[in-house]
Amino acid sequence: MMLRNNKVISLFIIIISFFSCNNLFAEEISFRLTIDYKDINITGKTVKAMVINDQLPGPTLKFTEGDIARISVTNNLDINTTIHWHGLLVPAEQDGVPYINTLPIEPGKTLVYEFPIKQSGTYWYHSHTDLQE
Ligand SMILES: [Cu+2]
Repeated sequence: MMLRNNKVISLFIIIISFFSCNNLFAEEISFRLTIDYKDINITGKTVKAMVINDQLPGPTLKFTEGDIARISVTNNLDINTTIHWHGLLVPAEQDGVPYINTLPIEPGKTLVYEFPIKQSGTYWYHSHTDLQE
């Protein structure tokens, strides 16, 4: 009887471990973002805008809680830029606030952000450099 109880307890612990481990089904999800200038006309007047992957706003990046986000950002502007992952819980050095916790992405350079997705919800990302916000 004691042996049977131990097997039941072991099975219970295995099941609990299986469902409490949110990294069990974690995937590394990669995106490539490229920041450029582009002439756009939204209001009837053409202006030079900053676009990501040739679109404004930039693309939607979808992850599942537990994934590892790997986001490569290439700066094709002639000035520094960064990406701040607004509201996401990320390691400080991935937060994208230039000279506070992350170095800026210089013109022509690429920075790869990598962090675990620890939450669910809808968030936005934006530059945190000068008035680019
Ligand atoms: Cu923000």
